Amino acid sequence: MKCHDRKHRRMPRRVVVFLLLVWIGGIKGFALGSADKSQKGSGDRERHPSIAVFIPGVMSGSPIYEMLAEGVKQAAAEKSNAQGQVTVTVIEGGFNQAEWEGRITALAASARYDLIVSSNPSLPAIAASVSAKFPKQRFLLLDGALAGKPQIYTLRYKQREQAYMAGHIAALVAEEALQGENKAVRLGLVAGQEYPAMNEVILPAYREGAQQVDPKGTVDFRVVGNWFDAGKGAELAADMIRGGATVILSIAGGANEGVVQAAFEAGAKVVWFDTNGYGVRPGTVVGSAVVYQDKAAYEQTIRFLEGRLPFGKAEQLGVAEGYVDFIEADPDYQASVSAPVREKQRILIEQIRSGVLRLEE
Ligand code: RBF
Repeated sequence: MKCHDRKHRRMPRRVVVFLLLVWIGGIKGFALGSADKSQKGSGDRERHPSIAVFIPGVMSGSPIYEMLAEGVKQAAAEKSNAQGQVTVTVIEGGFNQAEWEGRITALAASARYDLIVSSNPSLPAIAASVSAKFPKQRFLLLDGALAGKPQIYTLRYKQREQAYMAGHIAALVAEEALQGENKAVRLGLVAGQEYPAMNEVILPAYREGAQQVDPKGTVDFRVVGNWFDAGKGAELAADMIRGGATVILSIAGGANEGVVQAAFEAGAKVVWFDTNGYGVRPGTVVGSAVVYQDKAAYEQTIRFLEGRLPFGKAEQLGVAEGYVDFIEADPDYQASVSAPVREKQRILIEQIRSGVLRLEE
């Protein structure tokens, strides 16, 4: 202490003030320099954006949600190198849908997140309700649609294309198994729950794709009632198979496992949705109609971080744009599905990709 005091006493006051000013100037100059490297004229929060990913359910068993978190994290990691730290907080909202709005309201009320990212067709209405109370809160929502809200951007996939391709492969495989018997193909669809995109887009397009193969083809549609109960999934699938269904499309999150197990035990087949599922049970899974949600989440997060995300807009992307696809290049697909069936499926995909077959929604 004494030594310090002595030093100060020896230095004239003017010199101390001068040195202090130089020191403060140096810090300021440095701070401005780094701000210039990131986003000009933006506040501290924009230089260090914070993103919440709200999973409406749980990630385990639902690859559509795993892809969501993955894509956002990848974009954040990439932008963290160039522009400082972008933080991503992933919150699992659980299966009680009645709690989701409260959970999202709490996230908005915390004012901690520049962006809330989420995914499924029920989210736009929830986000609209929350943003009415918190007008500064912005949302990036995938797999849902709502235009005209200045805080909300949505992107949904052309699921008529996705489900049509699923119905087409399912019917081709079912038809081949009939070995020329004069019977109509019988397919199944197990869904986690009923919702407009399921009832009005996915189920009809699945049937439509099947009926391109066999105009008399029918679809047995069953609902688990949640997105986790593998036991119930297995029970429904086994019952459908007893009723004559030979190929089942499963869109039921964690309950998909039960559907695959029941199909395997009964010698029936399964078509997978959203991700490549051939490896789940090689020989039983005979089709994978996918959405590239990881790519969409990555690209839209990048757009947000670069200030280019068009809030207020609802976009829709499909096969031609590279967001909906059917996986052909997989050894398990090639091993479990005959060459003539794969050739017919290849032609269908080509027709959708080139625009010869238009599946507008
Ligand atoms: N799909 C899942 O794979 N897992 C889920 O937990 C899940 N929860 C959903 C909850 C609601 C309220 C709605 C409307 C859809 C849900 N989906 C879920 C379906 C998902 O949005 C999408 O339709 C399917 O993944 C097919 O692409």
